[in-house]
Amino acid sequence: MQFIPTDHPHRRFNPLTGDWVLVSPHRTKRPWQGQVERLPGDDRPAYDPKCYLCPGNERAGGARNPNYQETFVFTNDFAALLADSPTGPQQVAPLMQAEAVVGTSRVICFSPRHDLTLPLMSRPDIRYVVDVWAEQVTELGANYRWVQVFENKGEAMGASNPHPHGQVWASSFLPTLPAREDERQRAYYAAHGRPLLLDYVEEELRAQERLIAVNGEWAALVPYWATWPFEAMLLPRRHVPRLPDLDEAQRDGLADIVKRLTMRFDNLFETSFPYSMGWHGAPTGDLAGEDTRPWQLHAHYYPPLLRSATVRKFMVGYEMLGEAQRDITPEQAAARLREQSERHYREG
Ligand code: H2U
Ligand code: ZN
Repeated sequence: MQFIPTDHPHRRFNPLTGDWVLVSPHRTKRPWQGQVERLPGDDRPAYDPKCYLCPGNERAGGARNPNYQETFVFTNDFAALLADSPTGPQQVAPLMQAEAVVGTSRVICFSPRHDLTLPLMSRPDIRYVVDVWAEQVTELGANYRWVQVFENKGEAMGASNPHPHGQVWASSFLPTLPAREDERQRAYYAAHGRPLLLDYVEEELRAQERLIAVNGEWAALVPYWATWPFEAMLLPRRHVPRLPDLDEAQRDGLADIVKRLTMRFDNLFETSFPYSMGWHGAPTGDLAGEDTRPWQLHAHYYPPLLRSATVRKFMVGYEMLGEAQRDITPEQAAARLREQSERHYREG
């Protein structure tokens, strides 16, 4: 019997993390006729007097937001990391280690409009968000080893407020997942003399089958090793280690690809598509000494939905104890996203 990746169980390797994912495509042999359940409309006012993030409103901590016009950044009133806490190693027992950390956490309101999300914002307004992401990495990266820019979107992902917003957490330490990517990209560079993700995006542009959308500077694709059903990555087509290193063309291109990817996500199940997304780039804090050549900037999108606006995938059972598993192949997921229109379903 010959191995056919669209029919037969197999595992795929994630070169960025060293993890494997089990792919079980035979389980999708039944034709895709999953109903597209519609949720009740997501109609929100442009301004909500009770929203903590709307311009001019008072936040939970008591501070008042300015009447901001584009994007607005403030220090999280309930920050997970604190700038002025004690440092130093802590050894409780040989098998119980701790280390003190410092950092800060900020909230980025993407737009003064309570009713918008990134796919519904204009490219110039998304470009403001891109510039703020980059500024935050420059500013916080001067002092902190890692600056994690991310967005948690939708109730399904635990977002506490529908007002379009993201977060930035900066820390004195390199967190677990970026540390693994750092190690693996450096090892690849040492062996091949090229950034891993630059080789990867070139391979994907040749293969085409996992591409979702492409422009002159960026590719949006379902990675070969995706674990979430509609997981995606944004990859620059030229080498660029960090968000602040993006030039004008790459920033405009990023605003375009963000809009097109998130619009396709929304159209897939005709719902405001929930996800957690975030940026990974070369570590910061030691800007002068860091060898950034192995690092290629990229964004990960992890959406939880599987079959409709209300049917999500759970990473449970075998996945908590063995390894991640998926049924629909990354190629099938990419094809479904490629089929979607770039006109938002809410805009008719
Ligand atoms: P999430 O929706 O991803 O939870 O992000 C909202 C963040 O906003 C959350 O971390 C903060 C919460 O602590 N926040 C404030 O800092 N002030 C407020 O008045 C409300 C929410
Ligand atoms: Zn609001």
